[in-house]
Amino acid sequence: MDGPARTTETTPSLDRETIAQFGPHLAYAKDARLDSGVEPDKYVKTHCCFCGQQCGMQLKVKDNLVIGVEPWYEFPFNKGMMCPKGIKRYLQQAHPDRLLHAYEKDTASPGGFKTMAYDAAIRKTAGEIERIQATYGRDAFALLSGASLTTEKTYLMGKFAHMCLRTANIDYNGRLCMVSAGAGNKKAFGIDRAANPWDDILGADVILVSGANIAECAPITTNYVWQAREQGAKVIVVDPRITPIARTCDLFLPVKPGRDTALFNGILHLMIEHDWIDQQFIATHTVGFDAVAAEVREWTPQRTAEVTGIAVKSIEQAAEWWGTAKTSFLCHARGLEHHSHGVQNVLSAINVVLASGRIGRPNCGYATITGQGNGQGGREHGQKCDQLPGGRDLANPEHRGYVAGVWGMDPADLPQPGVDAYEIIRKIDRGEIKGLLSLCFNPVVSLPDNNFVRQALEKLEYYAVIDFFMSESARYATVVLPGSLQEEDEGTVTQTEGRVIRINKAVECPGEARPDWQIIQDIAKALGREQGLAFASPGEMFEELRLASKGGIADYSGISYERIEKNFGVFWPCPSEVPDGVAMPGPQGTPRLFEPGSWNPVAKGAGPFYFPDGKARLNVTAYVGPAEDVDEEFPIILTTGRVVSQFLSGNQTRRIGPLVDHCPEPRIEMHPRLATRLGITDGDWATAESRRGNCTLRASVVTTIRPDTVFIPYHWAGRKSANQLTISAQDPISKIPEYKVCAVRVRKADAPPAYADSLEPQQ
Ligand SMILES: Nc1nc2c(c(=O)[nH]1)N[C@H]1C(S)=C(S)[C@@H](COP(=O)(O)OP(=O)(O)OC[C@H]3O[C@@H](n4cnc5c(=O)[nH]c(N)nc54)[C@H](O)[C@@H]3O)O[C@H]1N2
Ligand SMILES: Nc1nc2c(c(=O)[nH]1)N[C@H]1C(S)=C(S)[C@@H](COP(=O)(O)OP(=O)(O)OC[C@H]3O[C@@H](n4cnc5c(=O)[nH]c(N)nc54)[C@H](O)[C@@H]3O)O[C@H]1N2
Ligand code: SF4
Ligand SMILES: [Mo]
Repeated sequence: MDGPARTTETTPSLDRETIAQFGPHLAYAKDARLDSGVEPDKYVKTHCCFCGQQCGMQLKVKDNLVIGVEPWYEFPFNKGMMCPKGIKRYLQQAHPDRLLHAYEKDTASPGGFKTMAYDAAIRKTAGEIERIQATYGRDAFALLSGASLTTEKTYLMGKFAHMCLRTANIDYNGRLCMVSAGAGNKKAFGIDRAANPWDDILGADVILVSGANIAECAPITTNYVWQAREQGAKVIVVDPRITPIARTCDLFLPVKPGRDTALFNGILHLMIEHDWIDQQFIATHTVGFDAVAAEVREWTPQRTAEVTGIAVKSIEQAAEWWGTAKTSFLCHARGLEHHSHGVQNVLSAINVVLASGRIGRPNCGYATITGQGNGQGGREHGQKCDQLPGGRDLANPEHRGYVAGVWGMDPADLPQPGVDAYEIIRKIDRGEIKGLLSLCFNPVVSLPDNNFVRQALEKLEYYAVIDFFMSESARYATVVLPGSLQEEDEGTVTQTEGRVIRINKAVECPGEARPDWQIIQDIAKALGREQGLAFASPGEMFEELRLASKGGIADYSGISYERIEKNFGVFWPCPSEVPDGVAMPGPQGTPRLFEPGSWNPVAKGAGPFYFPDGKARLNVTAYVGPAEDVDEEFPIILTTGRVVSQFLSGNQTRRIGPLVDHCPEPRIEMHPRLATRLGITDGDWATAESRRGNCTLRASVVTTIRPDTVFIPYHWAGRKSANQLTISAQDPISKIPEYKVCAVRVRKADAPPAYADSLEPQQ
């Protein structure tokens, strides 16, 4: 084009190389479109590819490229609001690192890989699955899957494992995220979903947020809390750090990491002592109160203060506000759940909700805040090691019979439950698992004690990874298959409130990349086992999922793509049939659970909770300390978590320039008092060392953290990875790792050599 064209007819198509060099925005600008802006070919209404808030947004699409993001004001949950990650997500699709071909390991090639034809990669993967299963048994080939995938894909992965490969060993990255909350909710309520839509936060008198850095990790939720505060709500925050939400709260409880059960037991103690409990609700709708009351009798304010490190006065104030409130909302996230007693912690929080009787009514609620984009839908339909679709159990003969019937197979051919994601790694280490396929999981960065994880992965005879960027884990793979970004496929996800929403396709996969579900089906076909795995579209998968989930607790049978589009999402449970005399769920499904008089398929009208007697369970929560507490040798608590501008293992967000600029590297956060004792000043290099590894980073000296605790965000790999230090202790019920507490020592250090670029962890 000659000279700047301000009134051009059509914007010229651009080649990938130009875009790779300049990025989609600049590439068009370079073509002189800067003044008039770029007119997209279309806007696609969809949702964010990152966290469980699942903000509605519109993608601007031009020439099969996502070139920007615009608000979608009508979507009721976020009403056009987004955080920096959502706004910058469009910078992934045309990124020069986007995988456009399959790759195979080749130590002679630069980077250790060479390209490979897609079909050859599929054939090779199928051949190795065949060989490994024939030589070592079916369970010797394992699958790791993810909760950033659409629900359709997670359903397919469960079916691929259980029907096609017939391996017991499939699990997913939600094992590192939502399982303590899930197990706790099932034990207490019989169902695993946020009990309320977020609108119920708005009119609550008291909001208690525990172990959730909502301003950085669930930014839209922060807006709900702030709106409630403007109407007079009191906000209580429990965290070892004064996070942004804590800075604006009315009462901050600086809990010592790993001590939440003690705190909630102490609050319940005071509620009972002052009769700040709802006796009638407890008698009518719960069982187990007396045993819990006996357990918390010893949790006097003094004892609670000693264990938790929180002042007696603050504990009393929290109990009084919570106990005497008319309406309330309690929410928690991984700070409460990432513990070797994560399920206990969750149950202790639920106990104070049930004792208050404030659940199942407007502005009276409880929720765990979902982490991953599809952290909710991804834990419902069969990719968990013990699960079948509809939240059914793989060990339950009736459930096996129903799902096998839908799938057209003999229930006896379904494997029994397998092991959790970390145990899969241990089995690889012991030589019991020889082959692995992972989709949407970056274990080398995200699993605890990752020096062990790397050594285990090196022992695999075959490792296939499906991803759109070469992840740190993919570097250990034999073959890497180019999968799809969220905007390159369609389907559904279920966001934090339990609302099932539509992900709409904006663009086609580039190069040889394929939608993830096609890759899985291509492998099944190459194995000659495509029966039941020949779906033509995600829509077909969803129709089968509706049937497979029918009658289960996570019942999606009444949900259709059309109904979702029409109502800005549909909340499950949403059955397609209910008995005579029972009200069908409205157009939006079931936004609020446990309403008085509500019907569910387990209680069948006996009461609102999902047990045969319709009553919720209070569970005795005896306090037990963390698996590895501090001692003389390792005297400081390490806790780990997130920053606003990075996401999970960072494989996506560490490639997005503006997000990297915002937070280019992890730092060790420590209190000035601790820093002075260690002779460290802000910006100095410091080494944190645990029994498992060490990590040298710059120190960030801040007054917003307990002086006995340091914090490292975990989004970085190699030498910068916090998971070199963390412990692989797991909760015995949920199998979640204890990311939030281990013991370290910290010393001032010199700048590490070859720091910036090395992917190899420090030894
Ligand atoms: N920016 C951003 N947002 C995200 C993500 C991301 O990676 N980046 N990831 C998404 C996902 S998958 C998840 S799971 C969520 C996680 O969301 P959050 O759980 O809110 O985030 P974390 O940083 O893991 O931990 C939350 C808080 O727990 C505190 N904490 C540590 N130990 C304890 C303890 O023993 N008790 C209590 N009460 N608090 C403790 C930490 O100080 C921290 O502030 O965020 C989602 N949103
Ligand atoms: N120390 C410490 N460690 C932690 C935590 C902590 O708080 N502290 N938090 C834990 C938590 S809560 C979580 S959720 C885990 C997350 O741990 P991971 O699941 O390992 O993290 P992700 O970055 O989501 O990794 C997913 C991979 O899949 C790719 N991917 C994403 N979406 C898709 C898709 O649609 N298709 C395909 N083919 N690939 C996709 C990404 O590029 C990435 O490589 O980390 C856990 N690890
Ligand atoms: S990362 Fe979460 S809060 Fe941010 S835009 Fe995406 S869905 Fe919304
Ligand atoms: Mo998570």
